[in-house]
Amino acid sequence: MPRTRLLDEEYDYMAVLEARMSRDMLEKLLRIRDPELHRWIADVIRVTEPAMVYLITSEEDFEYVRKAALRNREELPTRYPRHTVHFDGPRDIARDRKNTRILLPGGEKIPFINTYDRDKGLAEIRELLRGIMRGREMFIGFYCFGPKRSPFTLHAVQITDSAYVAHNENILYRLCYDEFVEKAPNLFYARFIHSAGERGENGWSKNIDKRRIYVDLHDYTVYSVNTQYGGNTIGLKKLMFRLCIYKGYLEGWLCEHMFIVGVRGPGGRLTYFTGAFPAGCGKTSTAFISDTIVGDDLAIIKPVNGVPHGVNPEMGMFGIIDGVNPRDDPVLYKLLTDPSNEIIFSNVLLTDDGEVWWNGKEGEPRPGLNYAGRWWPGKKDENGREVPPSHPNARFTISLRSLPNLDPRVDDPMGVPISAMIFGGRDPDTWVPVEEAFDWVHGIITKAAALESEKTAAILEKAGVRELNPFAILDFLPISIGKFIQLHLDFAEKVEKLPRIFSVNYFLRDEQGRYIAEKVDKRVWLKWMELRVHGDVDAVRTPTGLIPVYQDLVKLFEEHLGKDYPESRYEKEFMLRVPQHLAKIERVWKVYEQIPDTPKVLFDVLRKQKERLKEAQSRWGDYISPFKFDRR
Ligand code: SPV
Ligand code: MN
Repeated sequence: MPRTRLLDEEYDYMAVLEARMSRDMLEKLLRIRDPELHRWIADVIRVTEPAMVYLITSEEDFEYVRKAALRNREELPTRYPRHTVHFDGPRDIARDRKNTRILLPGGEKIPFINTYDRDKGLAEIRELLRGIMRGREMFIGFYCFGPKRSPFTLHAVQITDSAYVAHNENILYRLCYDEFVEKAPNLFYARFIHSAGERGENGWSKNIDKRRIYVDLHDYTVYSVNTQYGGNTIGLKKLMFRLCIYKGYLEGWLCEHMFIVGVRGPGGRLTYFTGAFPAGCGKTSTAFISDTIVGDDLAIIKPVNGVPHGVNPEMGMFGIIDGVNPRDDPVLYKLLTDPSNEIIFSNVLLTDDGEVWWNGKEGEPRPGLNYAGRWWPGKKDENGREVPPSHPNARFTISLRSLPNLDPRVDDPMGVPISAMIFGGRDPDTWVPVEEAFDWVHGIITKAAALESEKTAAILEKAGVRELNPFAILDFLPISIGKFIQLHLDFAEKVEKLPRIFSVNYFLRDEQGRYIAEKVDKRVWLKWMELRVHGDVDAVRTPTGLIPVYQDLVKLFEEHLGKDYPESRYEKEFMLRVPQHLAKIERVWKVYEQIPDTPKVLFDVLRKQKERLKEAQSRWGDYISPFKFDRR
């Protein structure tokens, strides 16, 4: 099927390319033998009118892009030559759910998904793009979304007038110009066009009211304008992710909002887990607390000889820096304070003496610049509220190659075997710290599809409100949740060995509202899950799943953290909170009732869970000690 053009008119597109590109750049472009690509780039040039065009085709180009970001003042220098800082501005500091829309022909609607009529959307975006790059340099990069020469991998072309965005992509993805040259015109690729739009004196995008992120689903093309925040702009991150989910849906494989990590067990064996958490719910910290890291945000999962294998399509992290501290996150903290690593910090505090400070960093914040302009201790905003030195959604961009605990198979074109999947959210009162599902279907329904979490600073909405966030993927789904659940149920037919499914909850609070667990306790939950995968420990059967036997946790806490694990804490953490569970089932049920293609089995599984809970309640009451279930 021919790709959608930005311009419908016929013109001498080679003349446009020759006029705007240097000989050297044009030659590089023409080495990719794909006239459709050339004509599309000419369209974009003709519409957006950049002053110059720069092609990113080899790692030698990276330094040019980094310098361009500093020259444009999209990034500011720090005391350390390899560390730079970028600010998005107070109104452009997170993903914009409202203006991120899936374009569908005929104005097709999908419950809970932000869709928009495709023709209308494309007309709007063409208008917004007109002349938007005037006087700017346009960067064009060719990337892989996955390891090189891998059957998992997708390809993408990114066009942007932001050196900051291009700089991020150079760190986060594998450059793949060579595969384009080799395989074109028989290479399928996604296309991304981004413009920061007009930037004000602080460098922030000015026309925030015209911020649009439009996903042309069937054409695998995404448009992003008048914004800079990475989650809205970095094409291969969440924009590609939406396209990847769609492609996986069409072809019967999984593209997930999950980390991939290796956890070591007895005898040094390494077991791979994926983990799905909404942003800001402990995903990156779980990845760092594991033994090896394959990825921290995205996963493509396909069966290989009957076993699900996963690859990380990325090669870097765009992680939350807020709260990262030397005690709880020693590995990450060291990485972020090591001057030899190339790092882009965004929306942290840049002090006047060129130091970077974030909430969690040692020492006191001193005056400097932050996401909202000049900052000094005690600064208040126009509503009289104190402005924090660094934003809760402040982030770092770093290459995985900088990691000391990078998994050796990160570039394996066939990925790593996935033994288990973890689902977790910000849940103050219902889920226990760790629990295994009875089986795949029970896990997909009660852990993945029923995942709820309080909103966090990663989106431009009020934080702290609980919402259903199935598979931690709702923000990125381009298809109905019902279809996405069915895809997972069908996936079971394609593999011989299904991953086990677990839930975790790091955010359980006591009566005083304090978190019960410490950040490092995650390590014990991981080690317990590793043992479960291999059948090395028993579990206690409760109405909602399988939880650890008390004595096993005592051993694991001692072995891995050198800590006691008192019975009273076990009782508190693993207590079955029946009213909360019943209320949760009610909430989840109500949402799925509104989704016509919800698989029927979802209601069956929830109904059975409710019955088990009710039965336990009639025997033991509302709040049931885990020792009641331990009848071994
Ligand atoms: C997330 O919000 O899930 C992230 C960061 O990983 S963003 O790129 O904004 O999506
Ligand atoms: Mn994410």
